[in-house]
Amino acid sequence: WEWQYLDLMRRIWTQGDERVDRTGVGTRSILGATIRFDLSGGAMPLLTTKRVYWKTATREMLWFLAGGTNIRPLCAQGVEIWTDWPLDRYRRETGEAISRQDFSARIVADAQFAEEWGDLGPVYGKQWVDWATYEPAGEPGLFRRGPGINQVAQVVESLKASPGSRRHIIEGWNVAELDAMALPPCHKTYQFHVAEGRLSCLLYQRSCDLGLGFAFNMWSLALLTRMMAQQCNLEPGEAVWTGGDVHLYLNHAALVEEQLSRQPAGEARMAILRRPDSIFDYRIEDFEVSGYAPQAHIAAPVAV
Ligand code: THF
Repeated sequence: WEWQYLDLMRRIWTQGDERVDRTGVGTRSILGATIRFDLSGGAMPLLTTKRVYWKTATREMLWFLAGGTNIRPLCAQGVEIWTDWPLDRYRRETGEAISRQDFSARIVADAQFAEEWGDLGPVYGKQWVDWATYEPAGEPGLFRRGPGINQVAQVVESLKASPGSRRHIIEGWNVAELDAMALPPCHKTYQFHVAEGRLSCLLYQRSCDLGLGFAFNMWSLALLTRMMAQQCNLEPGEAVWTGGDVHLYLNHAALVEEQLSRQPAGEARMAILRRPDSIFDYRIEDFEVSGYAPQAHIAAPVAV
């Protein structure tokens, strides 16, 4: 499967449309791509042409499922993949030239500080498990908050009750709340599908940083599918990743060149060591990866 990724990378790097993007870094970009991975037998889509920190991505997924929108629990676990956005805002609004390490340490040490500076707004976690609703509050035109919608719990229920449904969807793109998010969702729509006792999931990702984010996004898609399958007593099927604007940042040239010179080798598997009571009760210790012998990590800067 990894050749699908490397071929896409080569195609975008050589043929993508070059433009200045939101971040100012510049990208080469194409519209529309699909990568498929068969999850049978515990196989997982971990790139072998560079080391992927799957535990970091797993901690992020558990944070989504917990409804998290504040980076504090991530920083407390040494996960810094979301730190740059709050850090950027802090530096802009205070003018203080704090280092990332000091900022992260302060987020962990000081709950009040974290509340003020560590929140990303109503991003994935909020939309997934607590999508806001409104109900009439008596007078015409007056509304109050209704109970939040837990889309993840609803999909678990719908997969069990009506596996053949075409509505098993978790949606992050809450149009009314986009402005309040530090970043509108990239991996915005997950659609589950049951066939012959196997659970598959298609992710539509509107925007994909192929050099950096994709490895995480593909792993997370497969991980969520595995957890959902376990909860619904289904076998893992396929993870189908679909990208909208799929791009390579121009400052990832060294990564692209190095990675395209490497050959994929081996296949990782993942065991889930326990069957938690619900989709919300998984812990990092529940996941065990075997057979993963990647080539060296390739560092690359993240565009904020
Ligand atoms: N913005 C951009 N420009 N790229 C992204 O991949 C991205 N995301 C999330 C939101 N905005 C994005 C954030 N997720 C890394 C991984 C995932 C991220 C952000 C950063 C990252 O730096 N990974 C490094 C090191 C990881 C580590 O140190 O643990 C890597 O080499 O994989 C994609 O959804």
